[in-house]
Parts: sequence; structure tokens; C-alpha cells
Amino acid sequence: MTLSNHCPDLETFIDGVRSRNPGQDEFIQAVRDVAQDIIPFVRDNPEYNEGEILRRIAEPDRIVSFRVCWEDDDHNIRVERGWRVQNNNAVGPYKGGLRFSDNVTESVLKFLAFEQTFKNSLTGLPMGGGKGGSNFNPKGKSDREVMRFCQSFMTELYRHIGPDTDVPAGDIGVGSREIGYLFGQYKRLTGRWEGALTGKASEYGGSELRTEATGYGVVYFLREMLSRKDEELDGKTAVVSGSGNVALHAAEKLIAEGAKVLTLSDSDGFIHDPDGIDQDKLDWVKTLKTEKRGRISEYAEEYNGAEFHQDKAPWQVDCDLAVPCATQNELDEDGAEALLDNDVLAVVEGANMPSTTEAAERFREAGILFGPAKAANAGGVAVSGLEMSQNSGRVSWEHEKLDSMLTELMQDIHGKCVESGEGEDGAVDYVRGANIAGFRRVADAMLAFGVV
Ligand code: NDP
Ligand code: 2IT
Repeated sequence: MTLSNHCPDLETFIDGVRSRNPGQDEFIQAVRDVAQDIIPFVRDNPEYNEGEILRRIAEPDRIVSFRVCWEDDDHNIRVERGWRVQNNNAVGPYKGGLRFSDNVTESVLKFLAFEQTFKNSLTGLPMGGGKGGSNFNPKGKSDREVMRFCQSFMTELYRHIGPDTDVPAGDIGVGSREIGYLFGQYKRLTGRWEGALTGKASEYGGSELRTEATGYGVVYFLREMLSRKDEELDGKTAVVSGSGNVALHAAEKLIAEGAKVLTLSDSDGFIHDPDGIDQDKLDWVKTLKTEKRGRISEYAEEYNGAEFHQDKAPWQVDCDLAVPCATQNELDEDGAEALLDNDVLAVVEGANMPSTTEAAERFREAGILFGPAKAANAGGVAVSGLEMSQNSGRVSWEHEKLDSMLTELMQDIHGKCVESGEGEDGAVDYVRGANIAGFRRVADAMLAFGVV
């Protein structure tokens, strides 16, 4: 028997993905963004082609979908849908967040689980890729409603997860409140205290620095990109989108490094503060967002000189650095053009797939520093991996130790991107570097396992 070494071109490969996943636009987009670099790579490395590795990673190991019933405060019965996409566990247990938002679909969770597989591989830690969530929208719900939903969701999910099987965490709409309710129900159902979820509060096994890790890690990655070009963060202006966990901690670290943060946003629009958002103002936003669950527009009522721009994204604001930290496809081609017209120096992705395919192409063509999500925002899941280690070892590490581990992890990921993405002219294509380095580790493991 001879092995086939036929390698499809990108469009043929994507046609196949499209026909097997009809209407799943986000998933098809995420696969295309990886395949554009991996197809040329496997042409030069035929063992991966013969193993059909990319085709296999783009087919989730399994998807569990289930009904979630809960009762609201007015005693109405509500019915939502829950999912867990277990994409690939070649290099460790499935690992990835849970997203609660009314725009969650199977396509969104499949794209996120696919991306997570490469991201987790880049960390070098033993974590496969998964993602889950629900179309339940926690906005405007009482704490008790959120609790009842989380308990019902976990009553189905618990049988599919565990510290050596699949370890969920937070994502959009799932923060420490939701993780508390989910973990409480997991513990109640299984009778076991074990690290089946990360992002827990420090009182019950959560890791120091997990809350800050994604946003801080984004800035550590950005610092590495800049320093390779003899640039630094001090004195740069930055446009940040979002005002959730990732955005606020990215902004916090940017401020600490001497950058001037000009914007934050939410799904209603963005605020622009030409004086810069300092740590005091940021603390006010943290309270607004996490305790009061308010809207970013309130910032412009609180601080003179700041303006709120309804239903707009912040990409027209002149800046040196752009840090999209809200959601997928929030930065389109027009946004990319505006940033490039304003001579943006670097774009670094805090959110998952925030740039559309066209926007990412514009950044790559322009040759600016462009840090893709799967590398730049990997600090969050990396500290989740460290939370898993602490839970199994029954230890807890100090903040400073974790911060230096996170710094090293982000430097290491940056180094892998440079190694696999550096061109002959010395310029680094971080997208290609992250795709190839993330792919190679998973692919080597899959080849070792044979055809399974
Ligand atoms: P949060 O729920 O804490 O915050 C989400 C932020 O994004 C909010 O400001 C929210 O505004 C805004 N947002 C959500 N949906 C939209 C939308 N459709 N249009 C405009 N703004 C929107 O989530 P996180 O900060 O945790 O996650 C943000 C991004 O970072 C996501 O892409 C997530 O996948 C990614 N990420 C998160 C990690 C983590 O550790 N938490 C790790 C790596 C990546 P509003 O309140 O109006 O909805
Ligand atoms: O997208 C992501 O990397 C996350 N939401 C964090 C996942 C995790 O398991 O910590």
C-alpha cells in the first residue's frame, strides 16, 4: 500500500470544510486563517500531509449539546441550549473556556475550540483544546437567576469533564461569579473537590494572577514584539476595545508600562478620553463593570473631556498601538485601513479572532507588528494550566512567582513565533509563526498515536 501525498490547495480544502459545516461561518473563517499557512507548510513536510493532520484537527473529537432548563425570578420556565466542543486532546486534557452570551452558536464554539487547540499547544503545557457555553445571556439577570442557570448547566456538563478529561474556565459572560456557581454544583454532584474548572477564586483553589493573566500576557507579548524592533511601551498611545476581564487588565498593564490608554468599549459603543485613562479611572471602570454591572457610556458622564460614541468601534482614533479585547470580527477592513492610515505601529489581539480575515490580511501586507490571538492571549489559559498543576499538587504559588512564570511563558511563545515566522529579510510574520509552531506539536503527537 502506498500513502497518498495529494495536498489540496487552500480553496479546495476550504470548500470541503464548508460543505461539511454548512452555515458555520466563524468556524470556516478560523480554519481558513490557519490553513492558509499550514497547507504550504505540509507541502514541505509531507508526513503531516500523509497523516491528514489538518483535516483531522478541523473535525472536533466530539460535540456534546444539551438542553438547559431553568426558572427565572418570575417563575417562568426558560429553555436554553448548552454545548461542549472537545476539539483535540493529543497533548493533554481538553481545556478552554465557557462562554455565556445570546450570540453563542455551535459555529462560534467550534471556532473557539479549534483556535484553542493551537493556542494551548503554543504554551508548551499539557492541554488539549476545547470550548463550551450557552446562548444564555447573563446580562440583566439577578444573581439567583445566574445561579440557577449555572446549576442546571453543570447538571448536564459534569459527566463530560474532570481534571484529566476536560477542564473548562471562563470566557465572555463567565467570570468568577459563574465559575463559583459552576464549581459548587460540580462538587455537589460528584462529591469530589478536584480541579475540574479553572478561574476559581483564591479561597477555593484558584490561582493567583489568573484574573489578570490574559490581559497582562497580551501586554508582555506586545512588549516582546516592540523590543525586537528597539521600541518600548513607554510614551505610546493605545486604543483598547472591550471593558471586560481581558480589556481592563490589558489596559492596566499598558498604563503600568507608561502607555497612554485612550479608549475602552462595550457592545453599546466606545469612550474616548484624550487625557488618557489612568489607574484611578480604570479602578472606577472595574467597579462599574464587575460590581455594578454598568455600561461604559457612564464613563463619559463621570469624567470631563471624555466622549461616548454610540454604536461605534474605536479604530478611527489616532494611536500607536491597537489592542482589540472584546469579541470576534470586531475589527473589520475599514477599521484596519483607519489604523494603517494613522500609522499604527502594532496591533495585538486580546480577543479571539477579533480581526476579520480581510483586516488581518491588510495588517500582514502592510508589514506592521501584528500579534495574533492564539499567541498573544495565551497567557490566560497558561495560568489556567498552572492552576491545574497547583490543584493536583495541593499547593498554591505566590503572585510574584506566577507573574515571572507568565512573563517567561509569553517570552517563550514569542520566541516560537519568531522561530517559525521569521522571513529571510528578518521580518516576522507572527500569524504564520503561531500557526506553524502551534500545529507542529499537536501534529507530532497525533502522528505518534497512529490513525485514531
Ligand atoms: P468579558 O465578558 O469579561 O468581557 C467582554 C467584553 O467584550 C465586554 O466589554 C463586552 O461588552 C464586550 N463584547 C462582548 N460581545 C460584544 C459584541 N458583540 N460587540 C462589542 N463588544 C462586545 O469577556 P473577556 O474579557 O473574558 O473576553 C473578551 C475576549 O477575550 C473574548 O474574545 C474571549 O474569547 C477572549 N479571551 C478571554 C480569555 C479570558 O481569560 N477571559 C482568555 C483569552 C481570550 P458588553 O458588556 O456590552 O457585552
Ligand atoms: O480563550 C481562552 O483562552 C480562554 N477563554 C481561557 C481558557 C482557559 O481555560 O483558561
